[in-house]
Amino acid sequence: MTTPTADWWREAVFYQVYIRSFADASSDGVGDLAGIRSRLPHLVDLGVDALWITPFYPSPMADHGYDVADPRDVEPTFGDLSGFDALLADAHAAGLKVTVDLVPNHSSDQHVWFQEALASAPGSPARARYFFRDGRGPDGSEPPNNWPSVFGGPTWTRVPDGQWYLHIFAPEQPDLDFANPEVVADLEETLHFWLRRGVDGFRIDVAHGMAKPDGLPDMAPAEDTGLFADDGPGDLRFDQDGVHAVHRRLRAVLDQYEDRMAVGECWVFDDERLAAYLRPDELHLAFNFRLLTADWEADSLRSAVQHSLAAVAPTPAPACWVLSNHDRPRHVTRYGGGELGTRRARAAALLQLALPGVAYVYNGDELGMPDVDLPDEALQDPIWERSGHTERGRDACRVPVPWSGDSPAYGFSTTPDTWLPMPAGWGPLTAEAQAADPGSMLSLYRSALALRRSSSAFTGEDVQWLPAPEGVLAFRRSGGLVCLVNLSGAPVPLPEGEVLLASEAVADSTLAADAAVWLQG
Ligand code: TEU
Repeated sequence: MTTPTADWWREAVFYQVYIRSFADASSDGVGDLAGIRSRLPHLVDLGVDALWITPFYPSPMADHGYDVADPRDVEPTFGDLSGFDALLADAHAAGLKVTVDLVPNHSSDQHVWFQEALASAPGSPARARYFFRDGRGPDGSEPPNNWPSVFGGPTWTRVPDGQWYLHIFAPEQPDLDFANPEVVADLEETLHFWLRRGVDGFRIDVAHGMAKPDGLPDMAPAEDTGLFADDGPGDLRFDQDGVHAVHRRLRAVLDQYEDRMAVGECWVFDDERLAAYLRPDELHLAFNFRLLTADWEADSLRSAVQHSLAAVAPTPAPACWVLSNHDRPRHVTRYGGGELGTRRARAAALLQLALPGVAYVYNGDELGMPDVDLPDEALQDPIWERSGHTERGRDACRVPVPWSGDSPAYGFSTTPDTWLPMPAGWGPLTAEAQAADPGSMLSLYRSALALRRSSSAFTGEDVQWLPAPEGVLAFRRSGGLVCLVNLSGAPVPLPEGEVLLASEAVADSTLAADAAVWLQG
């Protein structure tokens, strides 16, 4: 019997590889599994413990891999199963755990099941794996309910025989019905497939989806704004109580193997409701998105930390911190961009990595990558089309990672014609340039991760808030680490203690504005 603290993931730093944008070994301008394999030394030098690889399964790419046509194979653009096995073997040999994305909530419209459903009659078992319903209105020409799609437009698309099917995301991503035992059984088979190959765990896409309320009732628009709830009470698309039965089934499969884990993408902001996903027989971890959605402002960040800790307190899970991912603007940009954004991102890295629990680093965070202003014609995210060109979507945070050299594709690929264009002027941002500069973001991350791994100051699951000047976050871990983040806009005095690491040079015992420091208290 292992004790909870023996679990490898409890304090791990995970690195999110957005596969299309990490490294391209096949020279087609799109990242791939062989590219990841070739860049494992970067991850070892960085000092992360584990990878999360975004979906690499056969997909028509209507949502860049989150529309899965076959969850138990590899998309040729990304490689093949033997290439995956080779990557897994190399990563394990290098001491890195490997977790993969699981996309249970929906399939691609090209999945054999959906094709079968389209070819079958209303009321058939093939349609019962999805949500096919008759429309409303005299001739059924209105959607079955009023739910909006996350990507814009209605959640319903009509098929030629007059029925409609539900898709919370793009029309190419029909939602599966988890009340159907066949759907759950197939998901279990997918888990076994990858677990038997040796993966160490899963990131579960839309882990707060996978259950819809009986009868699919209309959502009520808010009285004051007339708008629908978007994640939270009243949003009937997500966080329905029935979802927990699915998580219990998933966990029962994981528990048949040793040392495996799952982290859920749960956009749930109520602490108690989030805690429900972390009961002992459900998920091991749930992303807490409060840090990712907090402003660069002391009260907002403090509250993000407090809520994240409060959510996990009644559960066996540690907190799980995220600053950026492939769905939201990168934090350098969120914090103001340019030098200011970068300076704040350096401080934020020390905040994130000082907190107890798990940290997820998104590829390029360690280089301080900003969002990129892409021209209209380069945009690929389905949100851009679905919103009638009113929302630009998520491409800006998905631009390929620059590795070396002075011009596109900066070592990401041999072709400059990458799937999203890389801007000019990124020479100084490359991993190669930053590795040679002790003052770079990459050097800061390397030092921080090395300290986090080797120093006993980073032990303890609690955060003790320390008295601090207005606008300054100060806390201590029970192992002795003290972390200060200065959001006051002016320099502040440093408390006693040996400086372990600082995001800006510490002089005259003061900490500059928008800087953070780690002290051995
Ligand atoms: O994102 C899920 C997602 O977009 C929602 O949870 C949404 O952000 C939230 O409800 C706020 O409204 C995942 C993937 O990360 C994303 O890349 C995919 O496009 C999406 O699922 C569909 O698979």
